[in-house]
Amino acid sequence: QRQKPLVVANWKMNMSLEKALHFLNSVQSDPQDSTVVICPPYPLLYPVNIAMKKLQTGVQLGAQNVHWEDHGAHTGEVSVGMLQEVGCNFVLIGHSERRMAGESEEAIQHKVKQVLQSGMYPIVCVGENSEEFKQGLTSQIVKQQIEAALKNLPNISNIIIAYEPVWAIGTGQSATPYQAEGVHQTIRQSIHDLHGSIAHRIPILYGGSVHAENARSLAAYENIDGVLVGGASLEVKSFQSIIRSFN
Ligand code: G2H
Repeated sequence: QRQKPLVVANWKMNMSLEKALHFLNSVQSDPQDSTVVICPPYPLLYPVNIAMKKLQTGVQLGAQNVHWEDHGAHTGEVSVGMLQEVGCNFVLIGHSERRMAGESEEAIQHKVKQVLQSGMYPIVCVGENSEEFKQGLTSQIVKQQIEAALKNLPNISNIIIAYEPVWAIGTGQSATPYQAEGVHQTIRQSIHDLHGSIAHRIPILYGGSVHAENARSLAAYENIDGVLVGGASLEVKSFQSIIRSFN
């Protein structure tokens, strides 16, 4: 049986409060068809959560990052408890833009563990860069990243994986749905090798230049359980059309 599709918006360092509220006024999702999550920048989490509840958009809230400790002298960081307090159920971990800014496999591991313990859903991002892609190393790289993030975890049932080939992010050059399906199969197999049959129930999303035109063909593949959308999630029209592609 197929998973309920998951459509996640990663607003990155974009949007203003005014634009965000305008967006929420128009976006609609039926939780019976799919789970739709918006990940705004930190300062927008609280007002967006209030607006989501008031407008009954059917949309859920996620953050783009988190720290692995629950409090302390960590200037500029935000804990899992703080995210939960403002209504977050989901959090992106290890996005390639953060890995490029120096986030290590070890940090990613700590974050995944902390988020799982809280009962929230970590969305763990993996993917090869363009050099690795050209050298045919995609499977090897994603396997390593999955292993690093998921080993030694007692219970992975809340984990969500997002496959984002770095060469496809924000470039307009998306992986073909067929290519993505192949990598998703590899990812599922790696999860299976580590944690057994629960792998079949772990949602694997595709991200990297997803837009209104390619969403439907991605949705058709068995191992593509949803999408992580950057640029095309900033306008209601394109994001709504992506949501519809997964209904
Ligand atoms: C990949 C994606 C969202 P975009 O980073 O995480 O962004 O859809 O703009 O390629």
